[in-house]
Amino acid sequence: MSTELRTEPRLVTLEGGEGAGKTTVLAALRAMLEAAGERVVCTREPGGTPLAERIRALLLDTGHEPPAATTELLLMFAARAQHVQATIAPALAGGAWVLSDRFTDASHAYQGAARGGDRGLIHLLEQRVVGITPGLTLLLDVPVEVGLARARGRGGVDRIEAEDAAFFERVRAGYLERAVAEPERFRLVDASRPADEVAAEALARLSAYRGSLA
Ligand code: T5A
Repeated sequence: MSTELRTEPRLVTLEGGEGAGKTTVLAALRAMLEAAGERVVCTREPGGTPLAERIRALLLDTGHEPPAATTELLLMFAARAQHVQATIAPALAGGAWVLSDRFTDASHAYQGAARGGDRGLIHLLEQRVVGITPGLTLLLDVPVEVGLARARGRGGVDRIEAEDAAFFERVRAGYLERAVAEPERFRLVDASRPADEVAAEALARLSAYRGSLA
């Protein structure tokens, strides 16, 4: 399918499976950009606006019947539509960098590769509802059992974290497939190493990318 997405150079996304360490790395990237005098908006998906955070709560809650696969997909994109319109687009228009903990690649990996959803529909929604793609995506890659141990070690397992290991193997494969397909946008980071080493590589990747924009 041909792409009609607009690349936003200052939109940087972090992706990866459960417990890859995205939240930890995001804080380091923010500190680096702010020290360089940049304005930075940190955000996450699903979420990033009050309404989208309410959709997130619905998606991750185990207290009601599980959503059908298509319901899950459409709720992810409903939250994303709000996120782009209310948070990301205004921040980019104002000259800020936007660092997002997950974005559309997550729907390709989770709802597409892992859940077996309609990939054509996901591409269509990306083009018609989202319309933009990041300039840089850092894919924090970690073996499934390592990431799950980290995520579950924090206690409190949400609805998606409760999926089995085979689901997360498909998530991982889905992300790696996307990284191979778009090597100019993706940077693969081995996130199985200690947190300070992972953060250092992510910082180096962002620094080189920022330098390439100048
Ligand atoms: N989802 C999301 C979809 O299905 N489709 C979509 O389109 C989107 C946008 C989001 C869920 O929604 C799904 C994916 C998710 O299942 P979430 O709670 O935000 O829910 O889930 P995650 O994004 O996976 O968040 P996690 O907190 O689980 O992972 P992080 O942010 O990657 O990991 P982080 O930094 O919080 O670290 C986890 C733990 O590991 C430790 C940290 O201290 C922390 O305790 N840690 C390390 N330990 C050792 N070595 C390292 N290198 C470490 N890095 C972090």
